Parts: sequence; C-alpha cells; structure tokens
Amino acid sequence: MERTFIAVKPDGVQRGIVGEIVRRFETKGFTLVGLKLLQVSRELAEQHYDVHKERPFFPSLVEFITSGPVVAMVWEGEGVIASARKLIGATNPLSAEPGTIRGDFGVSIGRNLIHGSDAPETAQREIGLWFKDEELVSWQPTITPWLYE
Ligand code: IDP
Repeated sequence: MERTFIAVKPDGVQRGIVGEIVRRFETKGFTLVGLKLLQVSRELAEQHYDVHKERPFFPSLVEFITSGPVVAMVWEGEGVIASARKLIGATNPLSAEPGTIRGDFGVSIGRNLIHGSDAPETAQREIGLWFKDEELVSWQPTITPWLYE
C-alpha cells in the first residue's frame, strides 16, 4: 500500500478546516496512519522546501509555514499520492477546480492551505522528515473489503 505526506498549512488551521480536510480523505477511502499538530521549526521548513530554495518566494514560504501550527498527516491507500494531489487541486487556488480543497477554500497561491507529496520519492522523503517510525501506525480498517475488490 502506498503512503503520502499531507500537511494542513497554518492558514488551513487558522481557517478551521482541519476537520473538513480530514473528512475528505477519510470519506474518499484512505487510511490515516499518522497525525500530529506541530509548530514547524525553521530548519524543518527549509528542509521540507529544499527544492525551492533558489526561488524568490522561498523566504516568505518559510516564514509562512513557521508562522503558526501545522497539522501533519500520513495517509495510506492504493494510488494515494496521485489521488491526494487531485483532492488538493492546482497550486494556485484560483486555478484549482471547484470540488478540490484549494478550489473550494482558497484564493491566493501564498495561502493555498495544504501540502501533498507529488511523487513516491518525495512522499518517502517527506514522511521520514516529519515523522518518526514509531509515530506511524500500521492498521487495516475493517471496511477494507468494501473499498477494494
Ligand atoms: P504544490 O504545493 O502544489 O506542490 P509547489 O510548486 O511544489 O506546489 O510549491 C510549493 C509551495 O510554494 C506552494 O504550495 C505554495 O505555497 C508556494 N508557492 C509556489 N509558487 C509560488 C509563487 O509563485 N508565489 C508564492 N508562493 C508560491
């Protein structure tokens, strides 16, 4: 089973949509295997967004992600990495389709509410960066036969 890293950014926490976001992943059929609320350190923020370190928006991105609590999660399921990206929607919320999280709740690229890993390698790297092994719980929901043939 595939796993992905999802984070509700400080704007999503402040906006009070953590529950709504968790609901969307749960009702889609994915399994929550890790969850915590944390104040992100500058070091973690810089490591997480390392690929963007030369971009002009990098300082404001690090400033923003460390500005308030973040909800970090790991979700599991078949095809969860690509599917989560669809549930989240395009990077710019104004371009994101209605029905997606960013499309339904956001208006600005610098306040796009949620992060989701974009590929298997990044998912593995980000899960390792944000969670210790013992913080992840392997379990199988009893409804699994009703989700998968
Ligand atoms: P993603 O979050 O949809 O994967 P990325 O291109 O990986 O998008 O960018 C990471 C994050 O950097 C975005 O979610 C957004 O918060 C921020 N970002 C990306 N491009 C811009 C920009 O042009 N201005 C401000 N922030 C940006």
